[in-house]
Amino acid sequence: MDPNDISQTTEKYGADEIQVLEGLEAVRKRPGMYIGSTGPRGLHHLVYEIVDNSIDEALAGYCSKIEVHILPGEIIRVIDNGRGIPVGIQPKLGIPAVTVVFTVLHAGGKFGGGGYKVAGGLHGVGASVVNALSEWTEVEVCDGKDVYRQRFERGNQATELEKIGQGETTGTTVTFKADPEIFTETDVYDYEVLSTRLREQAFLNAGVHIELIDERDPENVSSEDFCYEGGVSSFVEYIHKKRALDVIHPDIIHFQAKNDDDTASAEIAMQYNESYNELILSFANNIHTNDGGTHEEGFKRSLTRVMNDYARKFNIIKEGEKNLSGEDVREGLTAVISVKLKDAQFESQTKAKLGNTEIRTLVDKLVSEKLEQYLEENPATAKAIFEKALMAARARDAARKARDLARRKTAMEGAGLPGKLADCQSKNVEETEIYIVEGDSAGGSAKGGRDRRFQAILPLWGKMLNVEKARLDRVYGNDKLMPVITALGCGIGDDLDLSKLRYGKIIIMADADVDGSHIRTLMLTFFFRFMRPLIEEGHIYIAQPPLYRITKGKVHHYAYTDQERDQIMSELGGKYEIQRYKGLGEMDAEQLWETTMDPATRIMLRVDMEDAAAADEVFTILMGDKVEPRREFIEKNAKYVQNLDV
Ligand code: TTJ
Repeated sequence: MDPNDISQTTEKYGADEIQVLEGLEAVRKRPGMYIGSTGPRGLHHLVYEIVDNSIDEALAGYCSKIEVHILPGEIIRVIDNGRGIPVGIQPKLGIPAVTVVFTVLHAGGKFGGGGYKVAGGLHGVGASVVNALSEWTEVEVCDGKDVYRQRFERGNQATELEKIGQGETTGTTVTFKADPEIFTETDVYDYEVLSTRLREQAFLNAGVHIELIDERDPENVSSEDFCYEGGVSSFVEYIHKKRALDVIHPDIIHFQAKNDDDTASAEIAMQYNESYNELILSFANNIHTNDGGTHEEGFKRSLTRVMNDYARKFNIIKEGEKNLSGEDVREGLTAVISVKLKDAQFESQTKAKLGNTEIRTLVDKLVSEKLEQYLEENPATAKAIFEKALMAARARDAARKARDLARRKTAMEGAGLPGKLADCQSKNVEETEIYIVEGDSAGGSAKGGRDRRFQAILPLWGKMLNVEKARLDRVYGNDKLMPVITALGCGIGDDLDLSKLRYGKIIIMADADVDGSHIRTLMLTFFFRFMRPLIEEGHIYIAQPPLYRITKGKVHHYAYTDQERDQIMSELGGKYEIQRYKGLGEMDAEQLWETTMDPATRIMLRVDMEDAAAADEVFTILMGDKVEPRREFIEKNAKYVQNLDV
């Protein structure tokens, strides 16, 4: 910003205002400090900062409806039906309170309002930051009598607060255009990103209507109105529906409490599903605490304790038997924890972790008092949950034994490589490769075709996999995955040691059909969940066998895509023969080497984290029991699914 701006405004507003403008100047100089980044995340964050103000008004009980419009030209307009930002003169600064809100850093929430203020937003800095980072901002307030308007440009006041008319409603409308000088990467809003976040906020603030209206294309306006009377319970229900997870008890368990002096509240909704994964989403002051914190700790601690106390009391666990572990009682659990408190302390810059210790006690007490009572009053639900937890405990015990056995065996037998592995001669991971190959016949061709100096082959099971379901978490003792683990030699999970990895490149080689894609998805999900560093360090590849062989005379041409096939066919003119490979097994050793394994000519895809995370999601949905969500998912993700050929 031009420093002249400051000197000009100095005369106009007096000493206090210098600080004001210096404050916003700092925001423009280092936007990342206030909104995290100037990329797409930061851009969307502007919207959240404004909407959070309306949500605060809703929490105070004065606002029932919030509209978020995306207007043509990537302009955002937020409208609420709250009391309207006060327009009266703020005594300390001698300017209207609404002007203070938009021009003074950290001014948000310092005025008016009773009860406790729930500061929203990633960095809790509010409207002045949005103003500073916007090309222009306009605020309109109606107080039930008069309508006022003020305009700002790059944080500077462009007009005084003016009375522009009369109206009987109350509310606040803020319109802004993110400054392209700041958001150099993109100024385009992603509907799905905003929709996900606004839906989440609607879950966390039960009963509030939050509507998103995309009017960028006037011919094709899309909108959604989020309102969930059930709050966090609706959130749990939504997650189960969206992920196509079957629940093991029909009711969603819900608790709520406040502390004695009303400075903090906690709300929890939980339900168990048939999967083996736990999903705990926690929020503090409507901010998603990705790294958990005291609210999550309190929840987990008391859940484990209450479950064990209850199980002892009713002889579900007998004398001499071990307690259920935390993991046992959380297997298949989806829980949403939402706390609201006066002075939220967040650990780390990103506010991903809640630090207030009194919240641990509050949540612990809430679950302790209410869960036991709930279980006693709902015996059918209690029965389903304990059956699940006991199964988990048994499976974990069996897995532990299998793991110990596997470890002991490894220690005794030295390398203890799987019998089916055709190892390579080199021990230098700079050059070694392992092909994980679907099916015995393809494995045979691969063994015949490879360069045994540096290429190892590990054939996997033949036809597979639906039986496998989502029980991927029991990898130890799993006869499909154990050979992979032992061949790679680096361990999994907490035991993973990359320095022990035996091959620099791990190449998944499977047919280009549905079964092959299942295996790819399974393997990627496995690596994603248990050997993630292998993906992060770029060790995982997917081989690309050809789809067609086109033969003219004695010359073979290979095509890896339909387009390539068409191109070759047109180049060859007539008189060729075309063969579609249905599986790797149709290629002999030499062909497989030539087309898929020879480092000089082969094509391989290196798997990145995004691919693997996507596979994990595909896996979860595709391996689930329900047909309808699966079809929906495949339709919705047709593009992606095609890429993975699922
Ligand atoms: C504060 O206490 C007195 C009555 O009004 C309260 C208030 O400021 N309410 C309020 C602010 N409602 N809506 C807002 C608001 C809405 C948007 C879209 C943007 C901003 C910065 C504030």
